[in-house]
Amino acid sequence: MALERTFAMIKPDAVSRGISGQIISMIEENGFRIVAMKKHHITLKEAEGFYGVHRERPFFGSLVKFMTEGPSILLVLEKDSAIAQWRELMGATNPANAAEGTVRKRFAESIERNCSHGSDAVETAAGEAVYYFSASELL
Ligand code: FUP
Repeated sequence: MALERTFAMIKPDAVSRGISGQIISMIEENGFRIVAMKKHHITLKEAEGFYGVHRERPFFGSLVKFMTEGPSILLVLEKDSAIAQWRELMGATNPANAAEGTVRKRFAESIERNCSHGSDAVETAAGEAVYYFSASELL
């Protein structure tokens, strides 16, 4: 196993409902080191760029609107196999399919309002981290 970093978001639905602390507790209890963390209200331009791979999908407009409705908490997490480990802790994209004890099973309202994001590969993790954090913040 290799020590990895992944980019994570606690999305606006979770922040507005006041459950970001519970999600951060789950992150720490599961052995992730928080490398970087900040609260940030994502702009329309940022959301469109971040989710650019989904631009042609029917849910794109709604997703971008949701991601900009209020502040998110952005994090870079470190652990052995952090990318897969954080995706496992989040659970399936659709909370209806998420395993017991996962973030999305516990808290998510729908496939769109699903509380959290996690990078899906080493390359995307590196790119997503620098999308929101400067090198001096990634210590
Ligand atoms: P994930 O990697 O679990 O975040 O999921 P995807 O990259 O497949 O999708 C990114 C985001 O698009 C999801 F978090 C929620 C949103 N989405 C929808 O709103 N509807 C869909 O049918 C699929 C994804």
